Amino acid sequence: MDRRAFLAGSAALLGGCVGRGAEDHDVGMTLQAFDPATITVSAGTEVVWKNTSSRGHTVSAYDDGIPETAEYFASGGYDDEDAAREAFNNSGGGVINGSETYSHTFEVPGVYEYVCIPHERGGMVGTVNVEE
Ligand SMILES: [Cu+2]
Repeated sequence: MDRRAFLAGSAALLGGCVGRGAEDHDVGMTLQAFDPATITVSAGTEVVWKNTSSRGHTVSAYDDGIPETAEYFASGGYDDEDAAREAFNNSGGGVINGSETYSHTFEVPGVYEYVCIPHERGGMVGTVNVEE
């Protein structure tokens, strides 16, 4: 390998490593689970979810599962849990398809609980712990 090719390869590798190790996401979505189901991050961190399966999923916060002063979050950008559920039930709103990503930046420390609406009964729930 000549030196130029080696340097180009190194730069590409470094580019892929910024922030989240070798992965391009923090939480994967398998057939019926968030992986990992619980993560801990510092306030101000952007968390990236990626659907690593072929099944459609949502990331939808529980209204009463997040800190009181925190911004509600849901794939599809809905303002609250009712809106997220209604949109999903009516038209599949908020679905993250295979290989697609969703991200949210957590500013307020605390515990955030969220669910995949179509697989709630299968136990597809997750938690983000945000530390100061
Ligand atoms: Cu799901």
